[in-house]
Formats: sequence, C-alpha cells, structure tokens
Amino acid sequence: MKNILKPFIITFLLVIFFSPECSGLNRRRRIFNFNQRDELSARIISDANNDVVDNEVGDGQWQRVVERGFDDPKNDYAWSMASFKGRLYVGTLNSLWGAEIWSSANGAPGTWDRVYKSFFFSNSGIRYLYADGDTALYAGTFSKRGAEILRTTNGSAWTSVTNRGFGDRTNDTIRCMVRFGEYLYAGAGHNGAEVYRSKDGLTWELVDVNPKFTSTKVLDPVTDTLTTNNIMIGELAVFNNQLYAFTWTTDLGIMNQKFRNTIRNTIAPQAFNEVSGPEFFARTPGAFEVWRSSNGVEWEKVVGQDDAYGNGMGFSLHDEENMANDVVTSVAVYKGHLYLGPQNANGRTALWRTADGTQWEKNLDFWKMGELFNFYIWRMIPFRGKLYIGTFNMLASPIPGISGGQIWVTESGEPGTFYKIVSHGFDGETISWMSEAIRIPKNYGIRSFAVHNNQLFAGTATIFSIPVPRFNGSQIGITIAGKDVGCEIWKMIGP
Ligand SMILES: [Ca+2]
Repeated sequence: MKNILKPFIITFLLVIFFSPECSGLNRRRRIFNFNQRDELSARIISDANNDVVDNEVGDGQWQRVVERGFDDPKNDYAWSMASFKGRLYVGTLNSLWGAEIWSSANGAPGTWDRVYKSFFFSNSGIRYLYADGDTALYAGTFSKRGAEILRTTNGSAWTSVTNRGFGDRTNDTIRCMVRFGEYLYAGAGHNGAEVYRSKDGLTWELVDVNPKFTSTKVLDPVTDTLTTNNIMIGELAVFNNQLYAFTWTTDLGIMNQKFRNTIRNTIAPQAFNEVSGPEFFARTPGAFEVWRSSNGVEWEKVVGQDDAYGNGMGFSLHDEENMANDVVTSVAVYKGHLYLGPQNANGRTALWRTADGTQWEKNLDFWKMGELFNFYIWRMIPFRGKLYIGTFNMLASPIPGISGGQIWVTESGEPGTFYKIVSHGFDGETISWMSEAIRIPKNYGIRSFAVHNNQLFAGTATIFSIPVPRFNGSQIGITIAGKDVGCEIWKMIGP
C-alpha cells in the first residue's frame, strides 16, 4: 500500500508547491479526489504526424501550428496572445531563461519569429498581451524583480514604460489590462490589490481608489485574526459602461477542514502521516470579490459585500459544503452578460454570469457534470457568435492520457447548452514526471486564446521547466521537468 502510494504522494507534494499560475506568493495547494475518475470516453483522432485532431463532437478540427515551445522547451506556457496590426503575438512563460514574445502574420507552422527576449532573470513571463486598437500593443510581465509594462507600436521594438513593479518591487504581476474611457487600466498587486492607469500608455499612475481594494478584511476563525483579503487584481472587464475588477486572494490552503479530514482519514492516512508532519495544509479564509466603477476612482463591491469571507460566490474556505474560489482566472463579455471563471482548487469549478453586475447565476457546473478536474476556467473568448472556454485540467496519474486541458463551447450561454469540443490537451499526450511510473498530461491547460484573421487560436500550458528529483528504482537524481516539451499553439480549422 505504502509503496504504491509513494510516487503519487511525492508528485502531489511537488505539484502543490509549483502552482500552474505561478503567482509567486500564492502557492496553490491542490488535492485530487482519488475515488472518482475523469471520463475516458473522449475521442481523440490524430493523423500520422499527430498534428491534427478531430474535436469530440466531430464537427471541426484543430491543427497544431507551434510545438515544443517554439522549438525551445523552456517556453512552458503560451501565457498570453493577441492580434495586433495584422499579426498574431504570443507571450511565453520561460522561468529558466526569460520571457519571449513570438509573432506570425498568419499563424501557420514555420512562420513564427521571436520579437522579444527578456534578459535572464529579468522577466520570467509575459502574462498579458493587450492590443489598444492599432495604437500600441502592451505586454504585462511577471517578474520577481517587479513586473513591468512593455509597449510597442510596430511589434518589434519594445519599450518598458513603467518602473519595476510601478516602483514597488513586490508587485510581481500585471495580469490584465483594458481601455475604459480615456484611460488604459492595468491590474497589479502581490500583497495588496491595486490598479494603475495611463492616458497615453507611456506614463502610469497608481489610482487612488475609494474605498481601497485592500479594505476588505476577512476573519480566520481558526486563528481569530483579520487579514487583507484582496492581494491582486487578476482580471479587468468593461461591461455596460462600467469597469469591473476581479480580485485574487491568498490561497495557501485549498481545502476546508472537513475535506481535509476526509482525505486524511479515508484515503491515505498512513502516507499522509509519513510526509506531512503535524499540520500539512495551511488555511486561508477568503474568496474572490468583484468590484465595479463608473470613473475608475470610486468603486463599489458587487460580489462580497457584507460577507465575512469575501464571498467568491459563496465558495469561501469556511463554507462547509464547498471549497474556496480563491481567484478569478478569466472573464468575458458575451451576448449581454458578463462571465467569470474562477479557480477552484477542489475541482468544483463553475462558470458564473450576470446581466446587471449584481445578480449572478451559475450556468455551468463542471463538478455536477462529472468533470472533476477542471481546476480553473483559465481563458474565455467569444468567436463567431459562440463563447469558447478553456480549462486547466490535471490529474497526475499512472494511467496515460487521463486528463489535460479542455475547451467547451456554448452558442447562447444558457445553462445546459455547453458542450466539450476538446479534451486531454488536444492530443492526449502525456509525459513522465520524476519517475517513469508517473504520467501527467503534456498540455495541462488552455491558457490563451486569440482571434486573428477571423480564425481562433489557442495556446497551451505545460509543466514548469524546473529542476526536480528523478526517481529511478532506488536511485534519486535531478532532472528538468518537462525538458522535452513546451507550449503549443493550435488553430481551429473548418468543419
Ligand atoms: Ca518545458
């Protein structure tokens, strides 16, 4: 029993320490439900080169146009994507050697050029790309030295237009940007949520918001202390002439006491005791909030008002029945509604929408549909009248092909209308991780979307290229995780 579980437990420990969203402070800890399995019914059909796959409903195909991280497996994530002045741009996460931006006129294989390369240890990744019309293309970076905004007007010459972290080097991420009125807004944070704005894209200022996003204090009943709930603005959207900000909260703990006890007592008490010590899982009380503003300065909280735990649609850590929705990972405006997709570390991820900003409806519940491992709704994009939804889906498993990023579609957004067109990370490929016995999906998430030349492109996320132990029988060495794989770009081709 112990020997069978050991690789899995070790995998689990490493996975939780290296969050796929890499927010730095926020190590996301996750647990998987061992009792239930992902469906294995997905149909994956590949051609001989494994470069084209039919989607599951048989009415379309996807073609891989970039593989192995633009032939550099250290490009682990296609972290961001945007169309600008007739070219498609992809920003990567490259933790080891620095962020890159690649560009192509039509996205076809072999047409991609690198247009930006970060200095080693400068920017680890390009976490957001935003085209402000044809005026300029902006890149929001992730850097432990302090994030910055890069700007280009021609796609090749990039200029930094901010100080590191806007002068506060703990600001390690700029994950969202949007034009609202005469200003461009950028969300930032690390220890406290902030927005910055600029009229000309060159000079940025901290917005003196009222009330402060950090004014929400949540009570941790275990320690009986108040903590700042909103540590970052993770998403921004303009909806019905208002600017919406979606917060991230600390998420050191992913499971409530009840779930933790269930895991410990019923699944692997022996194994967990062996590796965990007295208190393995940290706690966090809060869940995400949604704020909105008519002028960017005066704000009102529309999700989380008067809620002791921030809310997150009621999925706070201390909600006995549910798990924390700690952060909002994606948003979209589609057919008269504002949509948000969260991370739910217990796999109880659901899509929510609102017509007025205050009344929210859960219109897609992955957990109830038996999709237990869509931990994030990672990206959304409207395209040709439909809404496309990409997920992070990862279950480390000895069974190959069991999971990987998915894409779901709706033609109306109404509950019950969603169907899956991609699963298992497009091609079902898995990689070994630390041991031949452990397989993880190669494309574990759909991290970026863009519409370019009236075609839909999707970028994938693969495991971080970081040094990890390598177990070979009784021998232990060191290897680079995913050293042979990198992010991929897929293009949807006609039915
Ligand atoms: Ca890699």
